[in-house]
Parts: sequence; C-alpha cells; structure tokens
Amino acid sequence: MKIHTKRFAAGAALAMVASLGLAACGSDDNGGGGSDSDATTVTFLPKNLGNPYFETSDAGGEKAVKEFGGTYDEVGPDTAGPDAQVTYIDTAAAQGVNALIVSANDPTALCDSLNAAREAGTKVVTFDSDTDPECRDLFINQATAEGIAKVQVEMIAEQIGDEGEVAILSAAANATNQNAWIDMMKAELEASHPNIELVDTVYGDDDDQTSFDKTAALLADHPNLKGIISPTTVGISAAARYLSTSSAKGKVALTGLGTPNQMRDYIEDGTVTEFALWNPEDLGFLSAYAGKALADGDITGKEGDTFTAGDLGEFTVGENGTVLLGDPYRFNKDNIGDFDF
Ligand code: RAM
Repeated sequence: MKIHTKRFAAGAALAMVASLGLAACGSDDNGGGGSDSDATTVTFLPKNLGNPYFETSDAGGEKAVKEFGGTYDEVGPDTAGPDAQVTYIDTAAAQGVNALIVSANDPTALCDSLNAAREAGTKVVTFDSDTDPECRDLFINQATAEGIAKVQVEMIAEQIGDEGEVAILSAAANATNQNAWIDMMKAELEASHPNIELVDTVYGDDDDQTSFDKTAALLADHPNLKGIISPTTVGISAAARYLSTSSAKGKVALTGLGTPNQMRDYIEDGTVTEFALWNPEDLGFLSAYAGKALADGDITGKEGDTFTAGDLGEFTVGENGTVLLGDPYRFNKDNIGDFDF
C-alpha cells in the first residue's frame, strides 16, 4: 500500500524530532510568536489526555503552530465521556482562542458549546472524530471511513481464514469515528464475508483497564471466538496485553487500529500479526494548519477551498467540510521497525 505523506515514510526520524521538540518546549509554550498579540492561538482538545495516540497527534499540532508562529495549548478530560469536553470548549471560547481543534467523544453532545464558541469568533476544527457537520467549520479526516472499515475486515478475514466468530472491542459507546467504522465493518462483513459471524460488540471507553477487562469477558463469553477487531489504539493494546499471557495467544487473532510503539512487543512475540493506522502526527499537523487558514480568513471551510499545510503540501476541502489526510497503512513484523510513534 502506498504511503500518503513524505513525512510518514520518515516516521522514525520525525517522531524523534517531535519528542525532542516537546521536551524542549512543554505543552503551554508559545509556539514562536513571543508575546505577539496577533499570534494565532490554537487549542487542542483530544478525547482524553494520557492516550499516546493523542499525545502524538497533538505534538504534530504543536509542531505546526510553532512553524507558523502561533500559540499552542492542549486541554482535555481524563476520561472519554460524552460531555466531558464541554467545560474545556466553554473555557476556550471565553479566552477567545482563535482555533479550537477537537476530537469529539459524541456527535451531538458538544454542539451547543461549539456553536456558542463559533458565535464568539472561535473557529472550530474537528479531527479524528467528528461532530455533526453543523457544529464545526471543518473536519480533518484521517482516512475515509470506508477505507478504515475495509482494511480491518480484510485483516481479520486473512488472519482467521475467512470464517468463524469475531467480536469488536471499541472505544466509548458514543464515539463518532468508531461508530461510523463499526457500521461499515458490519456492512462489509455481510457483503463479502458470509462465513464470518460478528457475535458481540463491547466498549472499553478508551480506558486501558476497562478494555483489558472487556477482552477477558469476551473470551469467557464466546469460547469459539476466532478473532477480535479493536478499532481503537487503547483497546487493541490492552487486548494484546491480555492475550499475550493467556492460553488464547496465537489461537484468537487480534487486529484493528494501533500505534507501532504500543503494539511492537505484541508483533514481536506473535500475539498480533498485523494492524493498521495512519500517521497521527500528520493528522494533528494538518489540523493546526487548517485552524490557522480559517482563523486568518484564508478559507471559510466550503467545498473547493484550498490551503497549504507546511511540508504536507496543499489540501482541498471536500464534501461536508471535510479534508482527507490519506490512506490507512498496515503494520506488521516486516515494517514495524521503521516507525517510532
Ligand atoms: C483511539 C481513539 C481515537 C482513534 C484511535 C484509532 O486512540 O479512539 O479516536 O482514532 O484510537
């Protein structure tokens, strides 16, 4: 599969640069604009703090903000609850932040706050997990939902010989992104894999321990289970940790969406053969540049608008105010050593 961005190909080197940059700057640092009151202020609001996926995406955002001389901040709840992000949105609006970059835990629960922030002049960019389109100015999509669903179904089908019982271990029950992918995975299974039966869908809330416990319960409840798909980086790594020391290791396949650093041990010890993701750093980087283009009035978010995101190049706004990063990418024992995020 073709890798979309130049920077993804150089993943290892870039992740090191990003982490060095972070160590030097801290999360609240001015991104190079000094005390310049004209500097674009950009606040990242992930689903929850402490998730390595968002640490990487938000570091990409910080890198972009430094590049264009803005001011970066990151805020967020500890748990990925449906309305846990509301107070952070209200605070950002009260502060007059120029661009708020949000991964939504719920498609509608944030809408009143987001729209109030927009009324007050803050541009709202969703990334990773969207709200309803009328609650934001742009959505930065990591890959098409169809593509993300398809790659996960293909991987599990390959890993279980295209037959048997599978289950899904998801994130929070209301997560817009996971729910869209699950709907499409179900459709893809029905259309193209008649011998695979989806027997259960459970929710680990993007919490490590909850996801670990839900994996144990899945195995206990479904003794004939042949595979688990976990479309969340938190879920797949917790499930892999559980499987790696259980008698199901090597018997129950596990795939989904993970970060190379969280999955490396489980690829190396044979618990997992292949999983997928995109480059979260590029996603955050692109989102920050989109926020700046909106805040500067260079674009309004309508279809056909174009803007440049540093060395990622030029992007065009598509249907429903959506900008697409690229394609999902498969990681396995042959290539995982090339990545460090
Ligand atoms: C988790 C979050 C995030 C999702 C990734 C794949 O980190 O749920 O929203 O995009 O997994």
